[in-house]
Amino acid sequence: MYDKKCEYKNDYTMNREEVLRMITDISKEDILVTTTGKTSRELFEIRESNKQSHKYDFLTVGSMGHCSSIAFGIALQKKKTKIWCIDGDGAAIMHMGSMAKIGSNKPSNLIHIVINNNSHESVGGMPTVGGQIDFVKIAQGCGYEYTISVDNYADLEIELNRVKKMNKLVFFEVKTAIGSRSNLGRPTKSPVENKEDFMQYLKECE
Ligand SMILES: Cc1ncc(C[n+]2csc(CCOP(=O)(O)OP(=O)(O)O)c2C)c(N)n1
Repeated sequence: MYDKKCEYKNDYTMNREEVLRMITDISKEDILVTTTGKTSRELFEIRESNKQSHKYDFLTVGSMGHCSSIAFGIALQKKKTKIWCIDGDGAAIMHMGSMAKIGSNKPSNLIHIVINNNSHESVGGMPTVGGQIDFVKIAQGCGYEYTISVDNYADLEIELNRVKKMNKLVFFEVKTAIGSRSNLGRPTKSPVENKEDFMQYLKECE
């Protein structure tokens, strides 16, 4: 069983970093809570290259599967602020129970994005079951009010702009290829600095 070869690829074409770039362009000064691994590392570098502050972002370092619960908690406290949770398929599956809790509570300011590359890309690309399950149906069953799945940039842009204006709990699957830049760095700010800047910004949000 263990000598079975894994295929480190899927049929999708979008690149996760490009997807994140589009989300940061459209989310503007909203709050982003990003999942463990390369998603958070890419977001950090996008903010650097855009010369933007990191204060909008909570980078979930370590706690795989918990970014949606963190985003949910913030959404409940800051009801006039749009909160974008950017999850991974592996992480979302690891703590899928949080979708039941979120869907039952329906915070109308939360957008739960799952970047689904069918793999644990950050740690080597080992497959998840993300390609065999229907995240949208699961989200619908949990009570999310608007659900969408996209696999190309044109639909992604249309839907990101649509959900930005929505006042509904959103579930948003984005199907992407496996892969990242070989020169991707790590955040140059510590998790504690990130948390403190973020908490400071939260004080300004209602
Ligand atoms: C509880 C726990 N288990 C394992 C890890 C190691 N780890 C960090 S990122 C990652 C893969 C995450 O996969 P996914 O959510 O699909 O995101 P991707 O890496 O594909 O962007 C793993 C296993 C961790 N941080 N925490």
